[in-house]
Amino acid sequence: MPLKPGRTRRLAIPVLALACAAAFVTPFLITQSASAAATLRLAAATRGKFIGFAAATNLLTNDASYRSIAQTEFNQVTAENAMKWDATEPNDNQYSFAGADQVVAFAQANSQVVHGHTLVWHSQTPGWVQGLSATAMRTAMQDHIATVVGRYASNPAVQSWDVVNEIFNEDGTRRASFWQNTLGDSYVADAFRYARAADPDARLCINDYNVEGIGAKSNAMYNLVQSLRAQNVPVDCVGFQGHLGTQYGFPSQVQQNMQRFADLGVQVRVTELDVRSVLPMDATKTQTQITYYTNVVNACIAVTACAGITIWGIDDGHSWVPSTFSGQGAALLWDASYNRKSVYDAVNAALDAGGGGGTDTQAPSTPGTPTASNVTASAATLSWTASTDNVGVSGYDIYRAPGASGGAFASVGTSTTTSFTNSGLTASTTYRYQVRARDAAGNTSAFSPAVTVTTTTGGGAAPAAAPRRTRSRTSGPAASKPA
Ligand code: 9MR
Repeated sequence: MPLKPGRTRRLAIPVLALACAAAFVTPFLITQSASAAATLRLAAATRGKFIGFAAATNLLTNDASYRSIAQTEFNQVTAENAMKWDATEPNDNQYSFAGADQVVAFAQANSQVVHGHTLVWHSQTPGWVQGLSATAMRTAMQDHIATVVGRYASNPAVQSWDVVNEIFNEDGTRRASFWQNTLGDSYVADAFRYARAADPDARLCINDYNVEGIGAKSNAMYNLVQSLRAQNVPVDCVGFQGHLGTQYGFPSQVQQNMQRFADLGVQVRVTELDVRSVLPMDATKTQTQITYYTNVVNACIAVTACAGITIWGIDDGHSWVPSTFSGQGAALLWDASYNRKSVYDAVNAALDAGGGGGTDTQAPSTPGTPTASNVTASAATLSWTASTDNVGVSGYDIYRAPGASGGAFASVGTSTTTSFTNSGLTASTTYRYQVRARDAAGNTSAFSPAVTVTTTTGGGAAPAAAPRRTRSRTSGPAASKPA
């Protein structure tokens, strides 16, 4: 089957700048008496989950407070709008990737993974697509998927895509979109096949709202995923958007629903979580919101196949909710002044506590053989290729043994980057070095192969080898995958 449980396209996530978290004020007393991690991403990574946000490109550019939270708190990013069809191909075969590239570059700069959203949707798709004949529409869909997915196919940060979005009505019948009306049921399987062809390594998702609990709509989703997979259509993942409201009640059997999809062999994820209320907020609504967020986190932690949770925005001042549902809002974890709300603390605590669920047990990949540079009589700098991990590498352990062979390796230090300088060495002496990677849960990789280093003689300038630069990760949309 095409599902890739051992997928290796993961990014290193360095140890976080914990001090940043202290800069934010907690305006409300936390109602849970649970522990909390310094950041959401640290708490989530310890569980082996991602915690992400929907990114608005203008805010990444113009709003330092927004950007700071985005960098510090999350290890996953979904473009809120920048990867949609109207943004990426506003006119036939005229592509525009400024916003999409910006989100990907931001994620790479901050050791975050990207979920591509979205390829085939009835909304935010230009009129020129909607009016095409069946043949032309299928060709346009194939071309769009090949171009957009293909652009990031070799980029290790872009790991997954929403291939089709919101294809069902509430009763589980197919939504009568222009896709459905023009192409019939087959457009869904075609879209997945085109996406697989464009990036064989990307995780391909079907995504919808009001499918979090068990009901007619999620049953239809379940039946479709089961049927598509039986036909070898490459559906790897199911996304539950998670647009909840305190006035609607919590969906029924969320964990069981996640688990039944997982049992089909797909990954599951919460893709657009927020919990809105009819304003103004009061203590009861706040507590209900806390309960709903906590329930979702606990469900995801309890289901091994749940990869993580993306929250649909950062702060209440920039949420999609107030402009869509008049008189509603307060759906997110930060208020409009970027103060953390009590629900932030609850989400952090739920991630940190693990909800009774397991912790991450997946070890990072083994680092590449170190290379030595700037070798002097008393020091040497080691560099190695980055390890990858399902939720990020938090650091490396450097071990040294005496001589060219024999002798035991012992720890000489740690590094949060892919290089380390070992000083205090003896002139004209040979050492061996090897490194291993650690993740936030404390899992360690195997040791790298060893590199042998001989320090120079004490007198005169060191005949240092030319410094070798090792990229800790690839950059740019066409960067190559790690091995
Ligand atoms: O948050 C998005 C908002 O900025 C856009 O105006 C809107 C346009 O339809 O889409 C919002 O995001 C939606 C997402 O792409 C798909 N699921 C529902 C989300 C909220 O409407």
